[in-house]
Formats: sequence, structure tokens, C-alpha cells
Amino acid sequence: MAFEIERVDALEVLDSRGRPTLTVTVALGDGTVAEAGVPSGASTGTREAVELRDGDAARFGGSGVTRAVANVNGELNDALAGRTWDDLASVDQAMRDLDGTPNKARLGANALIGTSMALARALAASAHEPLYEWLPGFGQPARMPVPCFNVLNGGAHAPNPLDFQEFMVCPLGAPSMAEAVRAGAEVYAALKKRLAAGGHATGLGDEGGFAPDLAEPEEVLELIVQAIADAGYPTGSEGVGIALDPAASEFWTADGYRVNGQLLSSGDLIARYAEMINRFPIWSLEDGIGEQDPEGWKAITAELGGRIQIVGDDNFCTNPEIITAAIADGIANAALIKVNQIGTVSETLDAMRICHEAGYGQMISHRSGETPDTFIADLAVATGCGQIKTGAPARGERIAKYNRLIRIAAERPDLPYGLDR
Ligand code: 2PG
Ligand code: MG
Repeated sequence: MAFEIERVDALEVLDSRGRPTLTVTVALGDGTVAEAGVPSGASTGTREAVELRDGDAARFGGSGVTRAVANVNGELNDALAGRTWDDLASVDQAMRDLDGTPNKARLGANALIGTSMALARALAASAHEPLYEWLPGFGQPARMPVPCFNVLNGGAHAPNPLDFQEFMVCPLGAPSMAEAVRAGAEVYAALKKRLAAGGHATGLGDEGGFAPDLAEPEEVLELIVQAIADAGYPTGSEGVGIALDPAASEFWTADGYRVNGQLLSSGDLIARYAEMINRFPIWSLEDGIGEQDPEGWKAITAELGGRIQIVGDDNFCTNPEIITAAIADGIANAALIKVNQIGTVSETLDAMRICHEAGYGQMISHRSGETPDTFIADLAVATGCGQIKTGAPARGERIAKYNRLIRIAAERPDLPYGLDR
């Protein structure tokens, strides 16, 4: 149904790391007003849509977003307001055309994604539908996603010596969304006790997971398996599984992968993962190989893709074109989906549809820098992708998404929970 945009505007606010980000407001001609907060990553892919930062060292060490705010209030508002539009996709396309660059570098992907999300939310409200019902799918029926809780942080998200970035617990076998969140929180609490008992610090990393002084990934996996048992859950597909995001682009070097001081070839690293999969209930591995190493990606997919989910993040950037090429090359069997990596909601949905049609999984993801915005919870339900990672069961900006999923499940008890496998 056609609609009119009355006004688009933005403010510079803070994200969960205390760095500037945008909150964008869209007002429709019918009086509906909606807002969206823009997330921001730390371990970013080189081909991500460009987050526009001021670079003025006198403000926030250069990370201010006043230029992106000005682009929303100026160029975007001028182009979008006072006009009648057919749908979200036509507005997203108009913003891309106005930007004119292949990676949204001129107006800023942060300016565009905030506007796109706020508009989607406004259109849902105007249609008197919850966002998860209003957002278009692509043939996968709506379902409640398995929440992947990042309970232990390393890499670019914590100041500890751990090279692997994320260790996630995933209640694959939970009977419902609420029970899944409960399982995540109980394992998290059990892990805290284990860490404290072992004399480790229980301070938190950027995504709310613990950030102890541990350096060996296997040592962490051992502790997590113990915590799952302490909390009283079976491991694996009937209970709680483990997903990893080593974010290997961050410890790739021209000489090899540097893990806890050891230099590994991609073959060595893949063999190490294979061992980990033998020993621990790992069902999903994201960015096990760096984006700099396409041959390594082919090898890991060939060697481990038949056993577990292999997820591309830094190398895919939620980019429909890049994912299409990767599918043709036999790289990975699933994609991480981050709205700000590509910069509009429509292109995010395109990327997911392409994955769906190729039989690739899709895991919706937050960023390490977040706001309390819960858009991605609705997106995960609407698209029926069956999986979401949005940090530990701790810190308000992470909890907001999990609590939103509990709310949706309460509104829609008919929706199935979990991966459709
Ligand atoms: C990742 C993300 C989210 P960042 O690598 O998957 O966990 O981290 O937002 O820092 O890119
Ligand atoms: Mg990642």
C-alpha cells in the first residue's frame, strides 16, 4: 500500500561501548512515528558497507557520527520526505541511488540502515501489525530461532589472551523460546561459578560473555561442557550445543594463523577444528578461516561442511553478490546475517533469500556495539531462519533482544521453536 514519508531525522547517541552511533526517526504522513538504533562492529569484514565516521580527533577520538546524522537530516530527508512511496524496497533503492557508491560510503551505511529499519518499523505500526508479521519472508514460514548465547569472549571483544572471539551455547533441544532463554541463563550462571572456582576473573567482554585470562580454546570448551552439565542439561542436539566464532580474519597473518602463540597453516587449523568437533558438541563454526584465505575456506567447507554448519561472516558481509559468488565456489554452507553489514533491510532480505534458495543456513546476528533496539529479534522470527546470536544472557542491549523473543513467543504460541532440520 502506498504511503507518504513526512520526515526522517537522526540523533547522535551512544552505543553499548560508549561510542557514538545514530538513532533514526521516521514519521509517516498518517502520523505514525518509529525509531531505530544503529549497531556497530569491531571485527569487521573489509567488504562491509561503510560506516561513516567523522574522523575529527577532537570529538570521541574521531568516531563521531555527525556527518552521518547530517546526511539523514539533509539529503535523505530531502529525497524521501513529502513523497509517496510504494514499499520499503523502493525507498531502500532510492537511498542506494542517492548514495551512488557500491558500498554506501558517501552517505554512510549507518545513515541508510537506521532509516531503513525505522521505516520498516513505522510501516508495520501503520499497518497495525507486529514487525515480525509485517516483515516479508521468502518462503520459509515464521519460527522461533535458537538463541546462541556468547558466554565467553576473546579476540577483538575482550582484553584477554584468547584468540578465538566467541564461544556460544545454543539450546538446540529446548521445548520453547522461554525455556531456551532459561537454559542459556542457567549455563551462563554455572559457567561463572566454574570460572570463579578455578580462580579466573569473571569480568565481561563487549558482548556480555566472561573474559577470563584463558588462552587455549580447548580449555574454554572443557569449562563450557562442564557448565552445561552443572546446569543439568544434556549436550548436543537434544540439549545444549556449542557454536564457535573464532573470527579468524583477526589472527590470520601472512605466515599463518596465530593461536596462542603457535603458528598454524590453514590445514593445521582445520585439523584442530576437526579434533574439537570430535571432542566437544560443536554444531556450528563461523569464520573458522580468515577472509584473506579463500582456499582455506574451500578446504574447511569440503572437510567439515558435511559434519557441521560452516558460517561465513567477514567473507560474506551479508552481501547478495558476494554470497552468490561464494555459493558458486562451494564456500561455507550458511551465512551470518547482519543488517548494517549491507546497509538496507531489503538487501538483507535478498541475501537471506539467496541463501535459502541455495540450501544455505542463515544466522541472524547483532554487532558487538549495540543499542537496545530489538529489530533483529523480529527479523529472525519473520524470516524463519531458525537461529540468532545476540550475545550473552547479560547486559541490557543483549537482553533486550532475548526478552523480545520471549514476548513474541508469548504472542504466537503456535510458532515452532528451533532449527527446521
Ligand atoms: C561477529 C560480530 C558479532 P562484530 O564477528 O560475528 O558477534 O562481531 O560486531 O565485532 O563484527
Ligand atoms: Mg563473526
